[in-house]
Amino acid sequence: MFSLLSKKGKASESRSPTGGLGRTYAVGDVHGRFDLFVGMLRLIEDDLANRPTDIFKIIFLGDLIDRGPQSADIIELAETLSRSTSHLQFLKGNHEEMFLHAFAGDEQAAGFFYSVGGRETLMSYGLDCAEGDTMSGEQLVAWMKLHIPDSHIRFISRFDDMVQSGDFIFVHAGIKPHVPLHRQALSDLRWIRNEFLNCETLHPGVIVHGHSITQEVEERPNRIGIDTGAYFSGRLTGIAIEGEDRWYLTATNDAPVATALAETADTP
Ligand SMILES: [Mn+2]
Repeated sequence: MFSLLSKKGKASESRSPTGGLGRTYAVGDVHGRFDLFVGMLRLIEDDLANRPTDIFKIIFLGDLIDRGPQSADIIELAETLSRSTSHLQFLKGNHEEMFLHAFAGDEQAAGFFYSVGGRETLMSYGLDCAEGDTMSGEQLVAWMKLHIPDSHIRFISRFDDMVQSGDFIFVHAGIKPHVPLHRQALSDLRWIRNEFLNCETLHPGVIVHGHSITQEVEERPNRIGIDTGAYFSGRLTGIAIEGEDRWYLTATNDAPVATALAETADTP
């Protein structure tokens, strides 16, 4: 599986793909949809076969976990693939942030995490949901420490905050307008919404982001939003950028899980 990804070794290291030298793929919020995660990797492999290049990077924009049913499988595969290729890069979303805080022992964070889709993540690690629903924050933390592999925690802890490549800046949620990139707060990179979404001023680069769901890709002069709500829409969107060209990839699967989860769309 994913032979192209694992074969091509270190070619992209120390090069800047969107600086005219190669290609950057960025993928929006996966949110527990292992089917779409695998589907997107296959689409990217096909794309690479159709338009070959050795210089490419695949950036997942964060929120791999929560809400959808198979977060544990996603982390396991992502970690496995990352060991054999340098082409993959992952950003921390607000959901990875909550997950790590909960695991680190923040009981209040654990309760909040559970209520905004962490419940499904813990179920993917084997938690019985009826049992989980009665647990206190303290009990959730204890359960997580017993059942979530250290390797998964170490892997997620190493996710990046921001990637700048050529004229583009890749982040989970956005940036705070008028603040230099090196002074951005992590809370803004992972959580910001309206102040960034409504801003029409040009930033130091075109911001490619997820986090805020739109039905279709949102292309503005200063930003490109690619979170098409995979966990309930069944559509996971990726963008490919190479020089002046850009094109989109969409992994789709209308599984019945879609409608059952739609009601949580507006929570963090
Ligand atoms: Mn998010």
